[in-house]
Amino acid sequence: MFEKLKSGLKKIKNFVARDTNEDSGISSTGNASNVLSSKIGLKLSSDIINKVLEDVEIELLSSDVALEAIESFRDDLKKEVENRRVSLGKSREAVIESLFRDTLHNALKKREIDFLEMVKSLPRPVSIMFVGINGSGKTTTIAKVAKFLKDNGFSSVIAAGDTFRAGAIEQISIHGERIGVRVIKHDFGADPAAVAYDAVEHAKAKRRDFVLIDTAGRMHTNVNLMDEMKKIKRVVNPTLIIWVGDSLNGNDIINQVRDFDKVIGVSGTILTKVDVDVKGGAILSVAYAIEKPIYFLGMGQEYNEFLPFRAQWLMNALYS
Ligand SMILES: Nc1nc2c(ncn2[C@@H]2O[C@H](COP(=O)(O)OP(=O)(O)OP(=O)(O)O)[C@@H](O)[C@H]2O)c(=O)[nH]1
Ligand SMILES: [Mg+2]
Repeated sequence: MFEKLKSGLKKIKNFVARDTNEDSGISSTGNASNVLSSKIGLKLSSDIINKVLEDVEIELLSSDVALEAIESFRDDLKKEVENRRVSLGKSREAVIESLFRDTLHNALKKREIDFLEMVKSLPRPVSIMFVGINGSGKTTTIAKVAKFLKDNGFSSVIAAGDTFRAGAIEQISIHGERIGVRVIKHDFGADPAAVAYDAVEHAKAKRRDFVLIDTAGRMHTNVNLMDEMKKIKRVVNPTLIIWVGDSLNGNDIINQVRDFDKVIGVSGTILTKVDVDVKGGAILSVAYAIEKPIYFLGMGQEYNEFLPFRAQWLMNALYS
């Protein structure tokens, strides 16, 4: 996981060593003044930061981090440099590396939210609509969320709202059976808004805590399916609309979230297939460029391969 991004981030110290040496004309073995400045701490020169940043940017781009996300990282980094006091006795490599690390961590923390805490106080039933392009992992994610909620003492009902793709109703029904959650379904080709409506009515009658609404995968260019999605929203007025995205889609993922957000309004995101994401760019792109919480990460095909998004977890994964 994230091998490409990890190896890019590991190079920061080397970049600092190289760029600072080029800057001062000092060989990599150093001389007395270089050693001294390392020992007593150094003023962070913006020239050095900019040089290192240029090298890091190339690494980030090749890991599929969106340019826009990189620009926003650069702005954060500049602010962090201004606020930073350099501690004595640290090498400039260590100082600059920790500057990059802290900047990243602070940005990621903004995307964290305690999902259970957030939904606990919402009026029942809490209805959640899951949207995204074809194959992004919506249906699997719904099963994972239902299991997660069940494990935490909440009841759910699932709406088989993908009446468009052959086999979709059966797929979600099998998940429902496996996790012991009722699935409300109509026939193939039925109006998904009616399915969602019935599921909400069922939840009200049976006092279920959550209604999880599956929807057909769609591209933003598919006008009919986008209209259908708007209709589901109009009919059930869901508490949350969660956009589910496949990390393997790389930096294009931010355009996808924006397209859906424009049409329907997205409350937050879930990224799937993080377990098989070699690059790591999608998750950083979404964290940086989309100012919405990342609720969970899909970490595999099993129901419990699912994590609430935590900045510290991602930092550990990137710097392990
Ligand atoms: N490795 C891995 N595979 C996943 C993950 N989430 C989903 N998948 C797989 O991705 C494929 C597509 O998942 P679905 O849940 O059917 O995706 P969908 O968005 O509902 O697809 P459509 O309904 O066709 O739009 C399946 O083979 C899932 O097992 C994940 O977190 N990790
Ligand atoms: Mg599906």
